[in-house]
Amino acid sequence: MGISYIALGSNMGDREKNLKDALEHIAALPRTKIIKSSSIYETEPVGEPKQRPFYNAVVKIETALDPERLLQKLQETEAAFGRVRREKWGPRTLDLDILLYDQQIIATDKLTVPHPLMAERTFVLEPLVEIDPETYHPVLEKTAAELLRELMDKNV
Ligand code: A4P
Ligand code: MG
Repeated sequence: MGISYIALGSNMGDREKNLKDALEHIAALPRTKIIKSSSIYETEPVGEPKQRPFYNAVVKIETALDPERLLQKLQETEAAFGRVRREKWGPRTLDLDILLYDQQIIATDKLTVPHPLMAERTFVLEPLVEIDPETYHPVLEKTAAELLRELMDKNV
């Protein structure tokens, strides 16, 4: 079994319902259970173009799916929410990113783990720290709490 952290984001439609329904989808994945989920955060959109604020959350799961299978299942879930892939970083009904998977370091065409931008994003680190401040980033060799503190210092 692997332990993984998934970031959830939505800024279209009923954002809170999208995240709650997504949690149910994740809980219903084969051989997967949710261990902890963060609060839902309303966050300012990062990057262009101008868009509505996001709702973001992070969930910790235990799963027998390997990282590639997990990604595939998460993409099916995104598709079930009718997400249309248009512009990069554009509005989305539901975005699901794998932040961490055990202490694995993965770099393939389809999958980069740890998620390459997680350390630069308050909307990822805050909910992650809420559920597991001591989670370790195997590339940056720091805990989630340390990464968040550094990011806050940088942004002051
Ligand atoms: N992929 C590679 N690694 C991963 C991974 N660890 N987890 C690949 C998930 N997917 C991964 O993703 C494109 C491809 O990335 C996938 O096919 C997969 O093989 P996508 O979600 O279809 O494309 P995207 O939306 O263009 O990129 P991405 O990376 O999901 O966007 P971001 O970087 O997540 O940015 N502001 C706030 N406040 N909150 C947000 O949630 N989100 C974005 C989206 C921008 N601004 C935001 C938020
Ligand atoms: Mg994504």
